[in-house]
Amino acid sequence: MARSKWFQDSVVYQIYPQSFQDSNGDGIGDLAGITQRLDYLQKLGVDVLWLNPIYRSPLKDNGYDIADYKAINPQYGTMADFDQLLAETHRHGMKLLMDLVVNHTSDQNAWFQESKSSKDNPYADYYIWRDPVDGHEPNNWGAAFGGSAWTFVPARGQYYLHLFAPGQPDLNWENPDVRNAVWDIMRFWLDKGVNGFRMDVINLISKPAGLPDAPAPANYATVEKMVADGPKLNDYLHEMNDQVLSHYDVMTVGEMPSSTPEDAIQYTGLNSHELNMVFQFQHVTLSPNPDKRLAKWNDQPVKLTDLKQALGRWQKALDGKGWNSLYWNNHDQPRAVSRFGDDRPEFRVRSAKALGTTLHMLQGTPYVYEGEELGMTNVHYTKLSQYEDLESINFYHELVEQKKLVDGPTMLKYLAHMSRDNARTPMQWDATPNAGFTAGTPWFDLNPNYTQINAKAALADQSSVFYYYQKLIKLRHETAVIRYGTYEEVDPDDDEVFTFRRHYQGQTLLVMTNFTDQTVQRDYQQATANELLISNYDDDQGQTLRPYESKVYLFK
Ligand code: TEU
Ligand code: CA
Repeated sequence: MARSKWFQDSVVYQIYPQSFQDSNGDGIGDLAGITQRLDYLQKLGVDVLWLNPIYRSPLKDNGYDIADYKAINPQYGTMADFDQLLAETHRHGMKLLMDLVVNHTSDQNAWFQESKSSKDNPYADYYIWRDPVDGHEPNNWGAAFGGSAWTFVPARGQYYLHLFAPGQPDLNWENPDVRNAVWDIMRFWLDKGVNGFRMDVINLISKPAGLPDAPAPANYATVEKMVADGPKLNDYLHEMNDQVLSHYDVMTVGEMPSSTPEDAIQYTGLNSHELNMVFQFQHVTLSPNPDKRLAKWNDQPVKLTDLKQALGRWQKALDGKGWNSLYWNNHDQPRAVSRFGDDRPEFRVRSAKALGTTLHMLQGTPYVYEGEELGMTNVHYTKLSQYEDLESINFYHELVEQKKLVDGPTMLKYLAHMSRDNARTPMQWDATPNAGFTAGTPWFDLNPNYTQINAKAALADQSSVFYYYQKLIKLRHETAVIRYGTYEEVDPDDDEVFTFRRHYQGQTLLVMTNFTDQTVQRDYQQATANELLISNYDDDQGQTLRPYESKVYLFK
């Protein structure tokens, strides 16, 4: 790969603002709190920070429902706090990405307030309005957080479309005024000096012509497949690039559920002038639950062979043609070590490092979700009342009480394994009350294991997950084969060890990770390697791979 852009050489750290650091004792993380923790992030060695939405919002979906795109939500601070965070981030040698949520707005957004008031106002076509069909919804689409994707508004005698919650009406991208309004918002933040955007469900903005019914079961999963990568998506992304992105030196990542590698190559193709990379969903939507009506809900580990197939497919398809983003978890996914590793105390640290090795040795830009570098775990809730997230709560009611597809105790097990709230418990800084996250009452309870698992303890322990991640990040910065090497799949049917090679300019990496809690033997001629670059055990026993052992060899 001849050219390299900073997005290809970077490691991104994702911050969920309300759960990162509270600075004023109101129990909610805020911008000034993030600024206080920049030294910690600099020490980890990450290059770019991505902030989940911090705009004014009624927070029905934790900020993915924006009421004012140019205002900071007061609970996070002021625009002055933002400007200071941005300046300090830059002073620390890091860049800052904002979350751009423009498939939909909040129903509290002034555009929607106008739009819903009549069929004849300047914003009347900003959203997707349809007449009732035989007194019913215009089609059978189900919404992401349960129920129909349509809500009726008597003042217009029409339904509006919302792929997510009713408080998240979808924008009508066919309307050039909408597109210009989005470009204007993007310029506002870029002119302040932000370094790019993570774009929320950006592949859903172009809806299929005529909005036909979805195949049964018309739940969100089937709707998403129909809507994703719609007919005008490429046109819209090209226009976005012409109008805005090409005028700035920025990094962009489009969140693209349901997209295939072929789709992603169109958007991230090195000459396509659209986006730098996408978040694909294949590896995080592997569901061992055979009942498709339950979609994402399950409580079983995924099969290693499936995981390899999913990640390997993207590695091979995008090599030299596009660029991957690499992630195990984010604010929508359970904690990596609990889902893909082993969070039992005797294996937690080892398996967190093993996951880190596997991901950071792939081709693409790695993303670290806050607390992942500490090996933070799922929270293991047992009662519905402990959850905050609307998706978790709505689906419990819909699947257990309304549709009776699953019993209550089973659904609680599914939530404990898969709920988004697992990722949203506050950051664990130290062992003092509320983990140093807040001096007040936290908006969301901490995971009680913070007394053991926290940043202060990690920083005092040279063998912690933190220092291992620090080393992975440093290795990537220093080693071209880690950044650009071509991926070679090795033994895809091995359901215990994830092995792959990377090749670049005569050098080869061999990456081997034991995904089991047993000792196994594998021989890939590691004895002839020039160097062991990193391992999560203190010594190397050659062909022997101890539980969750992970090692990376360099051949020159
Ligand atoms: O997520 C979109 C998405 O496709 C899923 O991750 C979805 O939120 C859910 O987890 C399905 O099970 C993005 C944001 O990351 C998410 O936080 C928002 O709730 C959603 O869009 C709506 O803006
Ligand atoms: Ca606060």
